[in-house]
Amino acid sequence: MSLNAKDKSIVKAFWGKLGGKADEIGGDALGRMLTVYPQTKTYFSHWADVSPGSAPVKKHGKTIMGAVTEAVGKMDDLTGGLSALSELHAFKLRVDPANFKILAHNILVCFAMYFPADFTPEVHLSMDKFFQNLALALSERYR
Ligand code: HNI
Repeated sequence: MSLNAKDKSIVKAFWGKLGGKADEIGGDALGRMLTVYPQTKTYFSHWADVSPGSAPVKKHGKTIMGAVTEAVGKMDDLTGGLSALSELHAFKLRVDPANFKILAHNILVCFAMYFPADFTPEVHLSMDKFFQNLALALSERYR
């Protein structure tokens, strides 16, 4: 299910509304993922603290949202744009790609919490499609 022109403009417009909240949302979403899907903690066992709100969770949430923001700018070629990151997750970090969808789900939950009025069903749909395509692009080098 590829992104059409309408999806792309909806995603860009919603992203513009995140403003300074993006980093905080990233940290909240990551903390939620680690709590609600505890199997995801195995990848972060080298961190001092994987609990919600801890320093490494906040810091990495910011890193992830930075990468997603870049991906929003590369929506016309997510596969090419995320190729290096896919390679890293596949061969160095060895993250099961099923987890990309789990994180995306948690980011969507946080969008709904932070922006209840803006996160309409229409925005939800386009944003979900965007994250599905992002997860697919991140899974590209697993072969
Ligand atoms: Ni992910 C590191 C982006 C999903 C486990 N991850 C990164 C980095 C970026 C990044 C950027 C830093 C790379 C570098 O150092 O060069 N990760 C993303 C994005 C998504 C994602 C955009 C999906 C939206 N990563 C996931 C998921 C897991 C994951 C779902 C595991 C459940 N990532 C990691 C781990 C690291 C990592 C582990 C290394 C972290 C560290 O601090 O050692």
